[in-house]
Amino acid sequence: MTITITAFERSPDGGQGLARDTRVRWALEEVGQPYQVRLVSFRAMKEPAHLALHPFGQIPTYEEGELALFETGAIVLHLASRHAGLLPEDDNARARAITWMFASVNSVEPPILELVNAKILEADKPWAAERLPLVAGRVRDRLVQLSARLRDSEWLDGAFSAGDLMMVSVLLRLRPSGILDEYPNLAAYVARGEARPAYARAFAAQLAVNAPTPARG
Ligand SMILES: N[C@@H](CCC(=O)N[C@@H](CS)C(=O)NCC(=O)O)C(=O)O
Repeated sequence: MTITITAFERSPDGGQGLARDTRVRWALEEVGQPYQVRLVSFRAMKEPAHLALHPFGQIPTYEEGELALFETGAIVLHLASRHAGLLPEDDNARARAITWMFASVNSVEPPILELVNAKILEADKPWAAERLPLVAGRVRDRLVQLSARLRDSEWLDGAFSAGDLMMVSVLLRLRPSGILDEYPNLAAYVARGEARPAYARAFAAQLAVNAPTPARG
């Protein structure tokens, strides 16, 4: 059955791979499922046809026959549950990998998003300079804990899993801030994720859509 995802017609990051379709593309590549992409504009995302797929008017969405999903965690879990390669066979190990998926979106991504918002959307507010260190501090608090748990392991819990795919994707959003590099084991962990051939294919596919076009002249 054909799988179709949605992605930005033009990603605000200009092809750095930070838009969330990249993690879905990565999961699809890891499990070897071909997919199509429907590009949507910011305006189209808020129109009824897209809202029927995504109640919050965002990307990515996932369609497979009669099934329509939104939320990257749910989409990646769906793929990992249906296809081999992203979740361990052992029940307990599988439950732990899913726990890391939840941890990525519930415990690690929120402070990172706060930081991104503070830097971009709130930069012109009179209180922005005062708030930024607080928000950055919350990110560092989480990274200290994650770094302590990871130590010098290759992945979070045994073999690479959907938990790592989600966590690496979330941590990647920190790269522009420079904060990730303060935690060498986390920076190396993210680099290991990026080095996976499936990630490289996913990144290249989104870049093909979003790469800045060279100026003419
Ligand atoms: N929790 C959602 C977040 C989705 C999300 O924030 N998507 C962004 C792109 S990365 C978006 O569509 N932003 C445009 C908007 O919210 O209008 C998920 O993980 O899928």
